[in-house]
Amino acid sequence: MGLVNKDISNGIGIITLNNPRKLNALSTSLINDLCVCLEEMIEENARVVIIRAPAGSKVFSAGHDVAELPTNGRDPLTYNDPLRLAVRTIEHFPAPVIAMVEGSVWGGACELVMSCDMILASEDSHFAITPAKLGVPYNISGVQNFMITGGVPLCKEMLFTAQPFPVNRLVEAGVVNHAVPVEQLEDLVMQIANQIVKNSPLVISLLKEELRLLSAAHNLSPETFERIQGLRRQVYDSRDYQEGIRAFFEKRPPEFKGS
Ligand code: YXS
Repeated sequence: MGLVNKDISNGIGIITLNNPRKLNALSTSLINDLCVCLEEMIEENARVVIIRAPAGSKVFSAGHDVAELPTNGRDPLTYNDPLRLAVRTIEHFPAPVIAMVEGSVWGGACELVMSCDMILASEDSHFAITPAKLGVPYNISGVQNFMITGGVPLCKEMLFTAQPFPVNRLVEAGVVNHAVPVEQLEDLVMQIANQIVKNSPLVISLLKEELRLLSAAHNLSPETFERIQGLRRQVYDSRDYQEGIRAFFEKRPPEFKGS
């Protein structure tokens, strides 16, 4: 596979994001390769899947590929956006998906990692949720995922500051299951994966889907949905949205005007 590597043995699948030139940015092509890998893992009866970057990575993923964010008045994070597709594919995958994190995780890659069933990270990893820095109106299900996973106080601090947070802050909040010295990370992940593989795949698949449905059981009236979408449109139609993306590629701090 082009931008991801795939390996499976003894029911344990390992998917390695492998586009270091683009810092594993979640481009359409990388996400497509990831989703194809996950589909193949179902066919090959993987009992657990580990998503990782190559050992020693300084950046796990730089998040959404900014070059693919539309600047022509289109919603940048619609239902069919590659990031949304990847999140749903992981959430619906019929077995546990473990994010094994080394390095820094940026923007939408934080949501991708948080959509996994467990996060095990090296103790020097960092997580930055950056829509406010780029001027991007994050979408409803993404904000809901952050809220459910991290809790509102931590999410507000991460979303409003758009700064990298050390992994221990996410361990304290219960977002990250374990943070260990990097040399212990792979052994711990494999230990947990081997524990999972010994148990009933049918029961685990049922439990995963039960937990997904129960945690996402939030009523959103059509009027509330439309109000949020209207607010989001005001942002992605704004000059600030264009400025955020332009500033990123010009490698300068954005000058947001609030319009
Ligand atoms: O200048 P060249 O051509 O070498 O390209 C640079 C960067 O522009 C490029 N690059 C990216 N290209 C597209 N999308 C990205 N997300 C992205 N990130 C980086 O990669 C080349 C090397 O980057 P450089 O020189 O900055 O590397 P570095 O080692 O000094 O810094 C690594 C990072 C990850 C700290 C830095 O690249 C960075 O801060 N990247 C942006 C991280 C970020 O804010 N990601 C959010 C993307 S938007 C998103 O996920 C959602 C839509 S939202 O914003 O809503 O969360």
